[in-house]
Amino acid sequence: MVSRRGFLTSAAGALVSAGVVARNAAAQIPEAPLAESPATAPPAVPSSGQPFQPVVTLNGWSLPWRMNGDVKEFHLVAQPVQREIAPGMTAHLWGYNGQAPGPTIECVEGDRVRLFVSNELPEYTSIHWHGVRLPHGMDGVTGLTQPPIQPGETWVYEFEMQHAGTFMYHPHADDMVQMAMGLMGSIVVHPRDATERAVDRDFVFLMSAYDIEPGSYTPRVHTHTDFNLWTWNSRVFPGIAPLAVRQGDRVRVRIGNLTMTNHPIHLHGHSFEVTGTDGGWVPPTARWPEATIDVGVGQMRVIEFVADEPGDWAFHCHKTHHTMNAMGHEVMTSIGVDFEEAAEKLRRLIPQYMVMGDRGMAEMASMQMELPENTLPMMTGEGPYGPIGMGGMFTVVKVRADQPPGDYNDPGWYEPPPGSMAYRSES
Ligand SMILES: [Cu+2]
Repeated sequence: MVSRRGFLTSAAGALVSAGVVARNAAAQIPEAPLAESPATAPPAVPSSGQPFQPVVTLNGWSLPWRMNGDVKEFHLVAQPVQREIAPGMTAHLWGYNGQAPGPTIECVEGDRVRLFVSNELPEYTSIHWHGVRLPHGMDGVTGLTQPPIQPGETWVYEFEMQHAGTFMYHPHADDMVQMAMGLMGSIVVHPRDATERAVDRDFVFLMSAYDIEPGSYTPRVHTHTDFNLWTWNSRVFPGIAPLAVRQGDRVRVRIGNLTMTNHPIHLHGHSFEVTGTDGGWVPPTARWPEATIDVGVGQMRVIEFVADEPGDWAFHCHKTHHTMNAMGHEVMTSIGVDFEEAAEKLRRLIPQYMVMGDRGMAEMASMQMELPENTLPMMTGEGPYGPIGMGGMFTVVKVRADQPPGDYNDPGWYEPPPGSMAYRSES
């Protein structure tokens, strides 16, 4: 694996260039590009095949392909990877082509695809193309539709992308372990007519959850629901990229859930509609306005809104413990308990002794405590007015009048016009 890591990286830090896997010398199998960085890659405008308007994968990238005749060929490599969850913490996960989640696969309705899948994991795997309509034998369910892909093997899936839509891929082999380790990726099939359902900005990400003990690197794979890292594309705030948009843009966000619980996703400052699911597009007559949409386990929801209100708008899961990072569960609730007398005595023995949580836990957001190695603060993220006090599934939609079209760079913090901000009463 080490020999494959010499690929060039783009200015954004994400991979774009590709190397050739040595054992593919016969060119029977296409190149397997690797991403070296968790940065958000700029949208990949197609250079071959049908034209389309590319998506932006939050803290991710899209997998380059090769045209072989009129077949679009991709090469996914399932392998152990090191994924930065946020600056200060790296997890040892399983992913595809250098990162977890794997790269987004972008196609056009009607594309014939050939997907090569190489297994560099220590155990067998498979890939299921979730939501994609395809022949039984391409469905990737180990034991049911195919034998497992053993370590060292490469298997080929070949089918037609019959419908435009939002889908995902993940193993159907040792499912609990392989998804708890991060094996997943997004699939976006664009309409044949690029003007159909066109938007100005199109984002995609998957939600995944991990249970990584503070101070360690590898998820506990036998955790069922009690995860301690709630991520978007295996990142937690402030590691999740902001969604930079231009005021007036029609924005689409495609969200998939491969955690083991539902996530009510809430957008501030705007009203959106659900325009699609992993089952297809919602007819305009069947849509209603929402500010929060619950994304159930194994579901995908596509939301769309017009970004008409400039500002930095919170975009997050509304389960409050999902906007927190790793913490023990044995924290005593001590709101209302007066610890000061005991603390006074303790401070005579331990001068730095602090009481925590007797007036709530907000103070923890600004507290600089000594943390174990490779662990993030539980509440984190610094905003223009102080600590934001959130981690996990939280980021910001940054709507700016002067964000250039096609520019996805972070414009910095919003400066509200004078007289438009909440203020402290002087009376
Ligand atoms: Cu959640």
